[in-house]
Amino acid sequence: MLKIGKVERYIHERLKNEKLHFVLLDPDDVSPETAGEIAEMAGEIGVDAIMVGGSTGAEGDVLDAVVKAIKESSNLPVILFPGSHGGISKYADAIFFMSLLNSRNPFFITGAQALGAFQVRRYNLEPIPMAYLVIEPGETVGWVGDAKPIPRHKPKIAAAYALAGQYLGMRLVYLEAGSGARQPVPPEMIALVKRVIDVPLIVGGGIRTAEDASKAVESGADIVVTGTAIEKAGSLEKAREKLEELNSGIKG
Ligand code: 1GP
Repeated sequence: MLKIGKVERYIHERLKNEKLHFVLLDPDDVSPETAGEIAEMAGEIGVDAIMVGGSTGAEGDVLDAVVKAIKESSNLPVILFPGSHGGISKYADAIFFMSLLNSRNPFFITGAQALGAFQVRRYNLEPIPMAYLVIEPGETVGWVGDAKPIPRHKPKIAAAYALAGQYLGMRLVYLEAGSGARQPVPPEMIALVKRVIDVPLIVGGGIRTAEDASKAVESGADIVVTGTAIEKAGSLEKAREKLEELNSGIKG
């Protein structure tokens, strides 16, 4: 019998009361020490989970060291956000078992998933099935994932893919503008996708200010992901300020 795991239950429980803030740390951009420090601050500030992953180089020892450092310094759930089957670490709590539905390359739709499936099972990682949609500009993940990025002015295409993802059994939908995107996913697109799906909606890419974050939430995002704005804040003190700012934009 298929069971819903602990982290997914935690997400649903929290969503009953508020919108959620997940912080993404890319092992290619942050050292284990900094990742641990950011995760600790994130826990104190009221962030809900830490995601770990990236499109380039977030694998092997580097990935393990970052996940371990986060686990040692915070109680927040650590969810893997893999660029491929290389992005698996046995030290995490769960993994977004994601399919880049609008990729042109089947490797990113089902191939990497098949190559990683037994490892997820062996490590007893909790898989959370997720439809992953890359929206223009798509940035690195769009290029690496061979996506056909959904045009920003075509919310209906995003909604069609999102609904298809739900009908395929995926229990989360993620609208991704790409890490470091100059503009986040447009509010009209978030709103239309939210209107047609029943599963929680995650939005990320290019969210840098409290205003960006609250706009995403007001449009219908259930979970907002922030990464670059915190990683590139410049110092730990500035990272804390940024975390507080973004968290207040999400939690209201
Ligand atoms: C990227 O959606 C995430 O996969 C976060 O994007 O780094 O732009 O915050 P940023």
